[in-house]
Amino acid sequence: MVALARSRRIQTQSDDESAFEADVLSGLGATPKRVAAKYFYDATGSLLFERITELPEYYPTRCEMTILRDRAADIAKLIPQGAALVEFGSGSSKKVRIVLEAVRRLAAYVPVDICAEMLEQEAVDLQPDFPQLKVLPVQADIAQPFRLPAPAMAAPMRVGFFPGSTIGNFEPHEAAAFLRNAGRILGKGATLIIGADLIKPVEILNAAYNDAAGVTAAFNLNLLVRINRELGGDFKLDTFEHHAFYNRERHRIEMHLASLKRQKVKVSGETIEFRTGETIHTENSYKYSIESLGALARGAGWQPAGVWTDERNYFSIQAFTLSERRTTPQVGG
Ligand code: AVJ
Repeated sequence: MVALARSRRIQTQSDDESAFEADVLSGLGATPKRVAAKYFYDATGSLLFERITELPEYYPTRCEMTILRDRAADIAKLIPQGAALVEFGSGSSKKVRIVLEAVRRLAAYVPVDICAEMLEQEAVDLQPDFPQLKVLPVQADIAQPFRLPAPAMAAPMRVGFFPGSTIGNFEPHEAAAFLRNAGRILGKGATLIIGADLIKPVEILNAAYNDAAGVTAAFNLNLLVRINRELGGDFKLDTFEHHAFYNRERHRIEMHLASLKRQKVKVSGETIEFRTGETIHTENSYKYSIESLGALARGAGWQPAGVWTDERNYFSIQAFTLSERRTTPQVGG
């Protein structure tokens, strides 16, 4: 657990414990077996992910940071004074700091993340460096509708920031649903700035998810540690192995946990059987082109408003503005 330096009220909106149990049981009961990637991020998983971002093979974070630093002034032009900045899946505040340093006074900064410990810690770390800034964390699943705090609603406009290629964790249809949901949450006149990993040679992709130090393997296996702890599971960690590979047809990295033998595992009192080599599919990390993400966003009601990449074209930051005409009728607020 991350030690909390100071207690701060965080807006929470989901019944996570029982959702985790229900999702794990239904995912492990399905064929093929799967668990959603969002469940990697307990306190340990969030810290392991921070370590991944520092690995020599894991290029996305460094590329994105470079683009943000080099293009901060251009990106800041999309965030007018008085706007509220809403960060989806905020995690560490490293990236938003670059943006916050480049923009003029904001109505509020609203980090939204599934991990309450992470949100709390980042708010505590950020506040002293931006004493004027209203930091209003919201604990929520970014794929679901959630409410923004009142000062963010009162701002003349809201800008969404969705860095880290987290959008790659969604199936394309879910990414489209996320983009529509973000449009509804941010409202009329909104801008959305997305960091997306780009399609590139397979060797580079495979290396990024199979690091020599084994941190990605530990991150993947931590899901079983979490299930054991929170759901009374009895997974034996040395009987499962980390598998990660690029699926060219679907433009995605897949991560799996493969059972090294035929075995039975108990989770929440239920017995789950594994064949030798059978896997739990734990993550997809979709890779986009500028065009493919643009097309997805357009279909969800957003117009392209800017693209920045690093010199090797490994990673992209893409901006969109909400179209005046909605592609789907708005239901309820
Ligand atoms: C946080 C979803 C962007 O897909 O690269 C890193 C997660 N998984 N290594 C990614 C991850 C394994 C990461 N995202």
